[in-house]
Amino acid sequence: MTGRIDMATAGKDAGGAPEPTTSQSDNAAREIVTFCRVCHACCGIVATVEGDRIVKVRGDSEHALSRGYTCPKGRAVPFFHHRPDRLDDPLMRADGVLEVASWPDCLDDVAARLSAIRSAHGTDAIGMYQGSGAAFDDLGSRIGARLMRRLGSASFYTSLTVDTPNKHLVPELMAGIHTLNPIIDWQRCSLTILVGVNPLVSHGQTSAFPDPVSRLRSLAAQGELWVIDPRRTESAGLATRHMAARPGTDWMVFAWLVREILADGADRAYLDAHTVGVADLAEAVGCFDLETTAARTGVDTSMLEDLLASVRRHGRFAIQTGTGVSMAASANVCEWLVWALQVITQSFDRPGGSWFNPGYFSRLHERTPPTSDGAGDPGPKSRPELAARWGQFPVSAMIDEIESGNLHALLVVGGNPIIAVPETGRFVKALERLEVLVVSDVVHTSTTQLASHVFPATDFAERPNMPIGIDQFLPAVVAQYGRAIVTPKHRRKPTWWPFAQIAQRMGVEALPHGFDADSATDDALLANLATRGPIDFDELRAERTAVVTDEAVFGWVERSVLPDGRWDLAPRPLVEQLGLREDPAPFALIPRRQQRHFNSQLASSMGDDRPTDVPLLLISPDDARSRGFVDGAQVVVHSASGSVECRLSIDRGILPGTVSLPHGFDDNNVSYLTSSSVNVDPLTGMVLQSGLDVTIVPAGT
Ligand SMILES: Nc1nc2c(c(=O)[nH]1)N[C@H]1C(S)=C(S)[C@@H](COP(=O)(O)OP(=O)(O)OC[C@H]3O[C@@H](n4cnc5c(=O)[nH]c(N)nc54)[C@H](O)[C@@H]3O)O[C@H]1N2
Ligand SMILES: Nc1nc2c(c(=O)[nH]1)N[C@H]1C(S)=C(S)[C@@H](COP(=O)(O)OP(=O)(O)OC[C@H]3O[C@@H](n4cnc5c(=O)[nH]c(N)nc54)[C@H](O)[C@@H]3O)O[C@H]1N2
Ligand code: SF4
Ligand SMILES: [Mo]
Repeated sequence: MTGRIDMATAGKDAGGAPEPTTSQSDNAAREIVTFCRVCHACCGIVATVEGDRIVKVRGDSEHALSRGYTCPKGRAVPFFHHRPDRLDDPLMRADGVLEVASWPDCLDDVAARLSAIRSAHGTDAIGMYQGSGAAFDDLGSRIGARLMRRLGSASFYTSLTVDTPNKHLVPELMAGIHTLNPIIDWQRCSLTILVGVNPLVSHGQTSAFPDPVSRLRSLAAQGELWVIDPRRTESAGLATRHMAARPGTDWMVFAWLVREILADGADRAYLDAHTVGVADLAEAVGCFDLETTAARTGVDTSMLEDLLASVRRHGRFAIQTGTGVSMAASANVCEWLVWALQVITQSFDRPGGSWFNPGYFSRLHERTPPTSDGAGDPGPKSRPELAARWGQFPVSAMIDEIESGNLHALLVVGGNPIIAVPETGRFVKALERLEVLVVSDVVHTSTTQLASHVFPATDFAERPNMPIGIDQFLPAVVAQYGRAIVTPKHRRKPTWWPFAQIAQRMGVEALPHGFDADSATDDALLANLATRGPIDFDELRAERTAVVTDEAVFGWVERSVLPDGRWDLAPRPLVEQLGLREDPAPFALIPRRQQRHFNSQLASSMGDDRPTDVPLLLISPDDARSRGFVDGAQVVVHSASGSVECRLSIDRGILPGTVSLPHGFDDNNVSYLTSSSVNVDPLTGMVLQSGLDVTIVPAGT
């Protein structure tokens, strides 16, 4: 189905980077229609611009997916764009101080230093870390990554390995391809189960929920909406049922459900024709009976039975997982069992369950994607026990790689690793040892403070983009050209530009064939990428906003992706991990997102007079009482790796034995508590960030 949106008047002429606004008439307010790129929801927005100032952002009611919705972060774009700590000029460290430099001097210096490092230590001594800022800047992330590939460096890291490696590993092992992302069949799904994901605040983890309140309400109205979370979240408030399983035990709920459905309810003919490993799966989950599952998860038997009854009644259903699953020690096993349940009930790839977004640009449904067995490639030298996967090393190896002298230069693209990477204390010392630390960002961050070179990037308001790398995350097959709202100011350059320039200086080519670093433009590079999609770039650019080409696409995974058309229900590495599962921590720290900041972005201010998010440690009334804590007490949380001080908030909605602290803050940085070596997942290198064993003491003791 094609739901093309009519051209409208607002923003019709505002394609690409607008011309500088200097004349009197340009100072009249005008509206630019584009989409927000703070998060993966890609909400349609209408920005009001006066002269060169963005004065307001509101939701675009004509946007097919967000339908007028915006969140506070999207509406804070005027503040973010004009904030005083924006980076305006390239910076270079001289005598220990970051000083303004010219682009040519800065780029020449970086290229010369990287060349010297390459000659002395080899190309793997030059590393790159891409964070979430890169995920929403397709040209920056692609051309940055291409620089690394062309240099021949294996030292490529992204926030994927502190976030969701289980969501690549499980499809790879079960379907032979790592890029399968299940999307709820929004129109038809009558039972939805959210596990460790809070879309009302986060807008989903890998599957985007633009306009989440309406979406969750519709899902509940269509039948049942279950939330499994140790905390009664904002999303749980809209659910028909909330199950508070102990952190890190969800996988047992799914092991039990799989066991019951295999025993009674699975279509044997389908399993025989479309799966392998059913007997091994049955054996792996065989010991999870109702009583065992209830005892270990802390969930009443009656609630477990209700969930099983719902699964049987609806037949097909959709399950979405989030960081509550992917950051736990059981990340891979839980995701596997969640997928196995959906496979054996034929909920995947069929109406009423989940479909897999092939991506408007990725177009996986129209080609036979290359398959892989999930074995991984050799990992970093200092951590040979970890594998490289999907062209990257796990972030948990980065500290050791620097300390052991393997990594001499790090290029940070749209990330704030000091906040995001584990063991902050040790990591900061490691970063200080680097010969070159280039940071490309739009604002000053704690990581730019340590940089040898800082590249000021155009923010999303200053550049066009299309959601290319995240097209499989969207709730429909959709293309949209997001035009720039204003012209770049000062000496800001698109994120890709300095990396293309460095490549040129180092004798490699980071731009696609036929492009030159001095003359290429954002639009020309996007046009080149747009050839992958069915709609001509100029046509797309002329569209007022998003173009939905398909609401959902079913059947393509079974038809053209699965080896012999069969899911592997019992991949050996996952069966082995299940056998090793230990009981979770007795007093467990879990993560959560907050509405008014995005990781470290906007954590300190949103520029309005409303209070900013505060990193409150949520604790249950029982746990507070037994430890003698009152609401608002200042406490110190200790883990095996470090400690962090924060304020405590008594919360009736959190399960006893569990405390919740958000990340993203310079002070109270929760990454002091995480470790790059203890409890690191042996298959993916994922850092344990949910279910950490902690103790809490009053501050000052
Ligand atoms: N302990 C603990 N650690 C965690 C987490 C947790 O829950 N607990 N969460 C993890 C998760 S889910 C993630 S994704 C990572 C996040 O890790 P990072 O991605 O490293 O952290 P962010 O704070 O999102 O950094 C994004 C940066 O990109 C910049 N930026 C924004 N737009 C642009 C642009 O257009 N160009 C450029 N060049 N830069 C731009 C922003 O200013 C910001 O500094 O952290 C992880 N770390
Ligand atoms: N406003 C805002 N939105 C964001 C971000 C942000 O910082 N702010 N960050 C973005 C990023 S990078 C990401 S990756 C996504 C993440 O998106 P989500 O995964 O939805 O992140 P959270 O909102 O933290 O929800 C995770 C939930 O898991 C629960 N949980 C913790 N441990 C367990 C467990 O063991 N089992 C179960 N069942 N639940 C558990 C927590 O209580 C929490 O409610 O959000 C994105 N969106
Ligand atoms: S949910 Fe908020 S931050 Fe994300 S795209 Fe929409 S408006 Fe922007
Ligand atoms: Mo993330």
